[in-house]
Amino acid sequence: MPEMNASIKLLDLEPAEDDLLGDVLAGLAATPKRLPSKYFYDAVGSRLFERICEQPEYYLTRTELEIMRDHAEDMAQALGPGVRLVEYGSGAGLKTRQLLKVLQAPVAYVPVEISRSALLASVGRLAEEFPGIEMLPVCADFTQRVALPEPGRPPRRTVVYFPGSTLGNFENAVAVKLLAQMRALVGSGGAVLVGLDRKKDPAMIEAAYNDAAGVTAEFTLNLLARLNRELDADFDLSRFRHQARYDAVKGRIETHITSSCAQSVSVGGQRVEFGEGEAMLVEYSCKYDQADVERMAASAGLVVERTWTDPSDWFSVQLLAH
Ligand code: AVI
Repeated sequence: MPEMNASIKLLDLEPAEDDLLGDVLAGLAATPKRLPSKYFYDAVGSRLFERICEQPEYYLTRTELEIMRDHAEDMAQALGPGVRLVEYGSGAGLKTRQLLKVLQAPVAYVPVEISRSALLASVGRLAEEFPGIEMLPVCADFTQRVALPEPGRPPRRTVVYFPGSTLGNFENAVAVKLLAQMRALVGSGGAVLVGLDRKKDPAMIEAAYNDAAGVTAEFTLNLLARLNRELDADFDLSRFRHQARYDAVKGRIETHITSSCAQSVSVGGQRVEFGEGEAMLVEYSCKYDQADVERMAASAGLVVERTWTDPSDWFSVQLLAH
């Protein structure tokens, strides 16, 4: 367990451990088969995701950073002084730092993260960099209802920051439910600042999820490698392939792991049969035009107050107000 700076107060809501075996067996018993994308992010998968962000085709991270570089001050002004900034995720990234640097007299920074070790490691670094900001980390699953810690000074406004287009990894109905939970959390006068990828040329989107160096394919197939490591499964990775296609009607990348031949695999002591060409759905990455964002926000009881984009309008950061 990493050492905790004495001034950092952890609120540990003791999130339930993931049921990897139960979730995987349920997904493999479904028709069509599917596996939850949240299981991509073990230590190997998290490192591979960092490498994806550096691939020339994966424009998302670079473009969102550019938006933060160019507009963080304007965002801070729009948020106003005395904000309690709640971040969904550990806040390890540059985007958070860019925002914390320019917020006007923030009252507290509250990262909400399920991994206690990732949370403490990142908040420890942020506490050194921002000694004037009260750090109130919460160990919790942000897809569940979360109770917020009270800062020393009363906040003027609570704002949830959810960067990285992670909301796009949830199906629309679930994304709306998450936004509605954020709305309840921030209360009246609060807001949500969310990074969302844009709809654009399908070839450009597909290239981002099929990089030439094969890092995304390795990231996807690491899910099977993880099941081999943790569930004693015997997936032969050379007999499965990564497939990411953009569905222009649904406005989302759908990533599958496809079996190259008919085969039988053992997972957690059970045999699972795959047909030749059978595809398991492993991830959605939804893309949004402005009308989509407005619709989704309205369904969650929120209003789009401001939108920041890059000059090519490839990515957007949206301020949704309650
Ligand atoms: C984390 N998330 C926003 C990434 C995305 O673009 O959907 C995950 C990812 N999957 C493949 N490449 C990147």
